[in-house]
Amino acid sequence: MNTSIKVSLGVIVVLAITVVYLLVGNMQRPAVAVNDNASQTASMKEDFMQPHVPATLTDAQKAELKLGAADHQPTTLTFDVAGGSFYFTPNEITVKQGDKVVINFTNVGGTHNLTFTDFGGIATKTIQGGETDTIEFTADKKGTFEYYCAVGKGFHRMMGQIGVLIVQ
Ligand SMILES: [Cu+2]
Repeated sequence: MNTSIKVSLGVIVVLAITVVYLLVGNMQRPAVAVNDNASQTASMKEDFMQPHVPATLTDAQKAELKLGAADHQPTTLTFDVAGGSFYFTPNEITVKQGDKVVINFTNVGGTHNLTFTDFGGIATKTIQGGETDTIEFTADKKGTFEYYCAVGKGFHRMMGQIGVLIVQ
């Protein structure tokens, strides 16, 4: 065997090993995380691609927020909350103890929900971009209570998709 044949064989062997390595690597990589459905995983990948920029408060949201902060007898207060990757707008809502709180959650893009650990763990449905779901509950205790997106097993929450309900 002359030197050039040896070199050629060497290159072929290295290429073959590389191809096998890549194929095995792809096979070992799970396509879908356990217990996640494929569409949610795909949507989370889209979320990664989206900028993490909170939406601007609309005039309607500003008016709603003022209403919540005002001095009043227990009443029903409705808030329009927008959510995307990875934010809520508004991310701070103030009400008075005893108020009935209605939250219309609109998903701006991706897969999201709006979840409270408190108030019986009330949460919207997990919805897609363009969809809206509503929750209502009575703010029956004073304090600061977090709402967050529970999609992605805590990932969206960790990325900052959180807000607070302040009950005075
Ligand atoms: Cu989310």
